[in-house]
Amino acid sequence: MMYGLSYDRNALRARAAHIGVGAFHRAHQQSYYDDLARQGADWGIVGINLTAPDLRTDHQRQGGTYALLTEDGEDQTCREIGTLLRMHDRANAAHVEWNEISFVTLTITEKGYCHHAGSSTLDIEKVAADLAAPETPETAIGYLAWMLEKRRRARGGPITLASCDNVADNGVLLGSVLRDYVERAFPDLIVWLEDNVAFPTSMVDRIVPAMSDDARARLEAACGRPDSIGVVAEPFRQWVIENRFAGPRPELEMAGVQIVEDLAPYEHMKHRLLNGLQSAYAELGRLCGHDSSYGASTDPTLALWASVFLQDQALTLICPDGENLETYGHVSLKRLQNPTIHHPLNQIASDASFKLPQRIAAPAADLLVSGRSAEAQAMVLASWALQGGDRCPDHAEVVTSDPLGDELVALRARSNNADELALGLLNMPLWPAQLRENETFVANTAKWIGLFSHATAKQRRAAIEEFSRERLNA
Ligand code: NAI
Ligand code: CS2
Repeated sequence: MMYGLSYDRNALRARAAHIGVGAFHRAHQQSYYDDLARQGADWGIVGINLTAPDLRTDHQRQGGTYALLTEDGEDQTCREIGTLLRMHDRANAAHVEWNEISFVTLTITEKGYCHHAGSSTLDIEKVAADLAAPETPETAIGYLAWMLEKRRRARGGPITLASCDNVADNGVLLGSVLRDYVERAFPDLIVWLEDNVAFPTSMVDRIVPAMSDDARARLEAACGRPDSIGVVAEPFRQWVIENRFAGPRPELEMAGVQIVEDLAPYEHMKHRLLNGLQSAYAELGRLCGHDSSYGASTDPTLALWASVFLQDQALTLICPDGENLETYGHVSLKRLQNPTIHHPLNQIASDASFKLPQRIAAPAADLLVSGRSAEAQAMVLASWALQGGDRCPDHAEVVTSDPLGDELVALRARSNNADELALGLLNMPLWPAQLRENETFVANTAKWIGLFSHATAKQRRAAIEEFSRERLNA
């Protein structure tokens, strides 16, 4: 593909919107929309950012297009993306022209849904300010509710709101928190919402680390111009979406998007194998002295451990049509070993309290219910117990953050020993009850907290190696 656009941006219409135009959206959904535009479709996307970073000025300054560089150490492809028609930042998000928009995607991060971690329930405290002034909302949930209320009043048409964040049952979660909010803020809207809004669940996949100076330099060398909103990603991409739409939608399948009746097997496969491995490496890897997923995934000890972990996680899955779980696990590991994708472990470890429930704890519960060992999962939770909430920068100054970080730091401070810390951790409401009710799981969590604390990285690796060898030889 030659760098440059093969379509006229002026012929695109603002028919779709995306909330949360972060690095991921620019590298993933936009690449599909751009494929469709290259095939003659007229779907242009309005970008909306309700929190920093503001992109509007940069987007305008470079004429509305940006570069997407994909690379894997052997091949490099740079393409110009032109389907992000315009950008609205917080200051002008109220001025989006919604009339023609009937398909909205969201990547607002796991914690953007204002829910209680590990559940689909709206956390009222997080939307209290919006409930007090619903026509000047701050949160994404408040914003969507006000946008829908204005649409109803204007007799607008049906619309699809598709969450694309890595949260469990993302469509169900979005529908649940939005309904709860709407019932409180705009009770007259609820019937209209039930009749006119669809919340498909979707699984999206492409590893897109936060941009580093090094990545930006490679991007600019490849596209031949300065580009402050361009992104670098791996070549792999996947988008599977539940067949549940309201109103017109882009013909996503023409760009390779899979539209399925039952999304759960795809979502679980991705959350538990690829994302599970990333989060496991973020926790164990940092304890072993690594700061990128490349470093952790090419560490032979952690690669050995991954073979146990992936095998166990796969036991909890139903294989989706057209997939092979063993191959998927193998490919996941290879993707992390991409030498150009130095995904900071501190970035992956951020918001762990909103990631570990679906990536580690849910499969652990499934393993325990079927009478199997969940010790590898206990090792990950033990690692989080020891370092979650830390704000130590890595060598690139990436720092973790987590809404429950302070709670965990306080728990560590008041725990006198590994048993107390394990119990305190597993009593946090974000985990399924099966974990705290299983004596072996509690004991294993305490055991690994004990083995990992006050140990050197070398001692931790030796313990991980011994565990992995024993499991593989069993
Ligand atoms: P990013 O840091 O580049 O961008 C984050 C985006 O989320 C920004 O547009 C920001 O405005 C928005 N945001 C953050 N907090 C928000 C809040 N409380 N309310 C509303 N909007 C908020 O991150 P990136 O890479 O774009 O990832 C965003 C999300 O996309 C992830 O959390 C994940 O759920 C999903 N995702 C990311 C992948 C990746 O490899 N980066 C891959 C698959 C999914
Ligand atoms: C990562 C994901 O930061 C994280 O939590 O695990 O963003 C991951 O890179 C994507 O889900 C890959 O599709």
